[in-house]
Amino acid sequence: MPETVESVFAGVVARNPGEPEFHQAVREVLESIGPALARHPEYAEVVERICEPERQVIFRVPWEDDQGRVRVNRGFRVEFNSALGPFKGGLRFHPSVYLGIVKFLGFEQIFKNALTGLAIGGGKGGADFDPKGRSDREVMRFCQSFMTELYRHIGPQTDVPAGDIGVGGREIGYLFGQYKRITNRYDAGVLTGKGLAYGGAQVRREATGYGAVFFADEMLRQAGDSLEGKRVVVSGSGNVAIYAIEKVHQLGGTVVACSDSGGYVVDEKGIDLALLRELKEQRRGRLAEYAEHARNAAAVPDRNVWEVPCDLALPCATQNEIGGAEAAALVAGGCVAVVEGANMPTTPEAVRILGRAGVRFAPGKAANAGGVAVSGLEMQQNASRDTWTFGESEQRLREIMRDVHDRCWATAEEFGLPGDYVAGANIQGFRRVAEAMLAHGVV
Ligand code: NDP
Ligand code: 2IT
Repeated sequence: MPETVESVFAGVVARNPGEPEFHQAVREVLESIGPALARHPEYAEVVERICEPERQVIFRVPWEDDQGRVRVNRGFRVEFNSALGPFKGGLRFHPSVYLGIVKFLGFEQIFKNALTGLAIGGGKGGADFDPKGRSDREVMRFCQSFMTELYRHIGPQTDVPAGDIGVGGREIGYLFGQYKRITNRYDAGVLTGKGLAYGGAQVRREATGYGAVFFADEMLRQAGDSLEGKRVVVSGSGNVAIYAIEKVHQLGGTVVACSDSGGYVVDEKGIDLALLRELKEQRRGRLAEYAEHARNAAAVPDRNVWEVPCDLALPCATQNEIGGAEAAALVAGGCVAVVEGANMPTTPEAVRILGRAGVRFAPGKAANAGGVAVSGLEMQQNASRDTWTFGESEQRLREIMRDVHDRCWATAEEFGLPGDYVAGANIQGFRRVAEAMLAHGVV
């Protein structure tokens, strides 16, 4: 890190104590942008500002459970950067959510959104609410209470939330219904990831998983390789994981294992997607049940899926799930590429281990940008009161992922770091935002 940036980072740590995930995300970007600052000293002016959110909202979310007991959670929305467009980013409902998680995700989102080439700024939100084991009605009451505060801060031109961990189609529906009721406005563009019945876009549900696999395909192609015949391991079994598995199978690879927080399952002939979707999307059950229904599949409780040997690893669960030991296991198992479907699933130590072993590595802010990119397309369709077909939308996603890949690749080459997708993504994302911030003056 150059000296000026080092002092900005020290300031970030001092001003945001007890938020290690946020520090980790900031460090990774600041460590990458040295070459861009050397060429454009004028960018130095925005470095400190870009690490400070424009606005942070923290609020009480009271709700009543099915037994009539009053519960209280904490809600967040961090509006990080609006230089390129309205704040844009998901909402996460998970018991581990606190301000540091929301800030790390919001910070990543700035550069990810810039990489898509669309006019969207960066933000993130959520709550420390645990949807596991909650009835539909409890989830509905929680979402209504959450929106009863959030509605003041969002809008199609201001801030446009979407889903993330624990927030899918069901939750977006309840959130939208409450927003519409409180504001008396049918602002379809205030949220993305909506159902197809009321303003949602084709391919948004599939977009993050499909996009990550399109990115993997581009990366392998660049190396003269392909997905055909690849043995793939995916972590998680939620929205991103399910559609990553579907696209890997469509492109000729085989996903032999996936996981949830209770452990993993191995199915050597390929994960049965119909069964997985029934278990996870319909019944919202535990993954271990998969092995009760699939012959020859095995459930491995309480173990880490990265011990399963593979050619390609797609972490699609959560942050810091691949540490040093997991990276070493991947290398030992013959893995040639790691493509992040989740946000920051690979620790800095793990990235170093993979790099030393020559494993190709695609950071989430590039590889999982397909989700927010199709959210951008949903906003376009809402603004023009238009709907596009599945085919057209998937084609746009494919083109956007190819562009994101090519921008990262070309930027890394431009700065003498061929094949370094982390540097390529961070420099390219940063410079697009920095140019806009400089043009806007000190605001
Ligand atoms: P879901 O809630 O649909 O699924 C999350 C999956 O990851 C579940 O299988 C869950 O297991 C597992 N998981 C979550 N947290 C943990 C944890 N702390 N430990 C172990 N397993 C965990 O979320 P998504 O699929 O939407 O999100 C997955 C990742 O992708 C996140 O990092 C998210 O930020 C990122 N992402 C999501 C996008 C989207 O459009 N949805 C876009 C870009 C990135 P269990 O059910 O047992 O908790
Ligand atoms: O991390 C992410 O990019 C998301 N959760 C999706 C954000 C969005 O606005 O679609």
